[in-house]
Amino acid sequence: MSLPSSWDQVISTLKKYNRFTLGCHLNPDGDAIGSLLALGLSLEKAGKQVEMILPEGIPLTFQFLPGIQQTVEQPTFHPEVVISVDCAERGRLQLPDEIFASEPLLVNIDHHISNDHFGQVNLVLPEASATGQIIFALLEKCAYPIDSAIASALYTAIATDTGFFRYSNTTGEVLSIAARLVEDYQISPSQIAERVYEERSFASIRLLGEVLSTLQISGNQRYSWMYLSQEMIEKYEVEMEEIENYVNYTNSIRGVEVGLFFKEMKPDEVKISWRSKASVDVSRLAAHFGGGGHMRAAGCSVKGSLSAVMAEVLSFLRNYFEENSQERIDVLR
Ligand SMILES: [Mn+2]
Repeated sequence: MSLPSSWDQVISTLKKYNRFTLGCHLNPDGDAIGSLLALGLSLEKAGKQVEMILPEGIPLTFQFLPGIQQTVEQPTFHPEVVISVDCAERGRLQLPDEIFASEPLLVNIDHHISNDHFGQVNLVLPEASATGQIIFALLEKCAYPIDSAIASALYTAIATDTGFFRYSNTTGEVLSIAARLVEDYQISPSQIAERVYEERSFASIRLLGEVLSTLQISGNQRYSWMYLSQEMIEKYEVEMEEIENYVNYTNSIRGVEVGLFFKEMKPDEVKISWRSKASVDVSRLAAHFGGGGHMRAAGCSVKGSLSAVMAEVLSFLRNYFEENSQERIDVLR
């Protein structure tokens, strides 16, 4: 999948050292949580001392994962090695500074195309569908154990990052890894899908109704957007992780190439989720506003009021589509 040297470096690091601390990005998604848990549990089974850190606690959606209760919010030891999974930049790595006091080796395992190789050892494979896919390959190469808890974590990582095998990053390889996890470790895809998708709170569905009532479409019908205001957030008691998937509605409209979801996180800060179909690389559009991500799913955060940020971003997008009015190139062909 990439330069053999980075595989060798990561493998020898995992073999050589004994004390590992694992972390991932803020607001961890299924790939971040699943990768963290799979690697952590396997290293532990291989006889290493491991701490998996989630400073914000375990996200509600992923509390069903076997072994997730072994994650901790605070570090208790000084590691020799810190491993970051599914995190594109050092600044988003969610670990307390004290962990770095003993100057541990920093290993960066990720698949974001925007990853800036912030580790001393980097295994960054943008062609991988999920970081979980890299972790699976790594455990195999190391001959480290996989059991049903580790398989559930890996399956959840891969399934969530491929939209449960619907997105364009759903490759034959990813399907065969999923098949092997199901066959060899008796995990249940239907149960995992149910836990991830059918455990919404009543309030989050009501809030979705309000957010959807803000949905709009551009004159050329090539992009659509909706928003979540502070006022709506205050009205409903909803965990922020529950609103992560709302954005997908913007992009599910026929003909729409880019979907945007504006979230007024604070009175002067707007988080924007970008989604696209195959024709537009939204990681490049989000990068214009200091963000990043993947070709078809990206994010950024912009300072300013909700109305000002929406005006700015929508005018940028209008210009983008004017400049690219002829190109409706489907990269999938
Ligand atoms: Mn990922």
